[in-house]
Amino acid sequence: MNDFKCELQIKQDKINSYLSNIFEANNIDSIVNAMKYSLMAGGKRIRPVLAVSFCEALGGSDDDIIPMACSIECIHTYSLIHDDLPEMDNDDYRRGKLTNHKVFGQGMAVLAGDGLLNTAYEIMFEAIRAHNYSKQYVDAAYTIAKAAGVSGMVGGQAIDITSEGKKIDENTLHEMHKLKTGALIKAPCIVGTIIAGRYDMLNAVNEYGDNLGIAFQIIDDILDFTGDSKKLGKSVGKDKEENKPTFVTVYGLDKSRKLALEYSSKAIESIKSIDNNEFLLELTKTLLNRQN
Ligand code: GRG
Repeated sequence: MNDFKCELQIKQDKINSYLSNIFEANNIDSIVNAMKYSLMAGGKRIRPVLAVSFCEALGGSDDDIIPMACSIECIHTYSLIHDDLPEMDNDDYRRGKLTNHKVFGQGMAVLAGDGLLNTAYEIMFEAIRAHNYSKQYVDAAYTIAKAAGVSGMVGGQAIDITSEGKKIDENTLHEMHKLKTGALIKAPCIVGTIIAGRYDMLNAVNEYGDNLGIAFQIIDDILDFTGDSKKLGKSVGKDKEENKPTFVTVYGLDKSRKLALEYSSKAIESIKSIDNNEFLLELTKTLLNRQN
C-alpha cells in the first residue's frame, strides 16, 4: 500500500470505529438494526474523510473533527436510504447489499433514515456542548444543517424529482447537482476548515467544494452509464431507465469526461495555496478516477 492509500485507510478506520459506537446499549433493537445495516454497509466515507483531511491540512487534529465528520456520514446514509425507496429512485441494491427497505420494509426504512438524520443532530449538539458552545462548532453545525436542508441536498432532490422525464437546460442541471450532491460534498470541506480555525481559507475551500461536488456527480453519472454494478455495489443504468436528465444525457460521454477533469482541475487549483495539501490533492485525483 502506498502512503496515500495507507493514510486513507487510517482515516476510514477511525471514522468506522466512531460510527460503529454511536448507538447506545438501551436503544430499541428494531430501528437500530435497520440504521446500522446501512450505516455500516461499507460506504467510501468520502464526506467525513474530506472533513478530517481539511482539518488536518489546516492545522487541526482528527480528534477535534471526527464527531462532526461522522454526523455528515449519518446524513448522507439517511439520504441514500430514502433515495432508494420505491417512491424515490426505487433501487434494490446499495453499497453491495439489498437496500434498506428491501430488508426491513418501507416503513422501517423511512424511520431508519429519520433516525440517522436525528442522530446526526445529536452528535453535532454533543460536539458543541463538549467544546463549551464554541463559535467554531456552532458554525460547523450550521454549515451541515444548511447543506442538508432545503437550500442544499433536499432542495436539489426536489428539483430532481420534478425534472424526471423532462428535458432540462444546462443551468438547471448544474444547479440541481450543486445542491443535491455538491452541498454535502462541500460542507465537510468547510467544516474541516472551520474546526481548524482557518476562516481565512473559506473562499478557497468554498471554490474547491463547489468544483469537487460537480466533478463527483459527473463521475457518478458516467459510472451509472458505463460502470460495473458489482464494483459499484448498486444497479447501473437507472438514470436511463427512469428517464432522468444527467450530465451524460445532456453532454454525452466524452464531453462529460472532459468536464469532470476540468472541474477536478479547478478544485485542485483552488487549494494549491494550502501548504500541507499532498493528501488532499491525491484524494481529489482518486475521486476523479474512481470506479465505484
Ligand atoms: C426526505 C424522503 C426524503 C428523501 C430525501 C435528500 C434525498 C432524499 C436524497 C439525496 C440525493 C442523493 C442520494 C444524491 C446522491 C449523491 C451521491 C452521488 C451518492 C453516492 O455517494 P458515494 O459515492 O456513496 O459517496 P457511498 O456509498 O460510498 O457513501
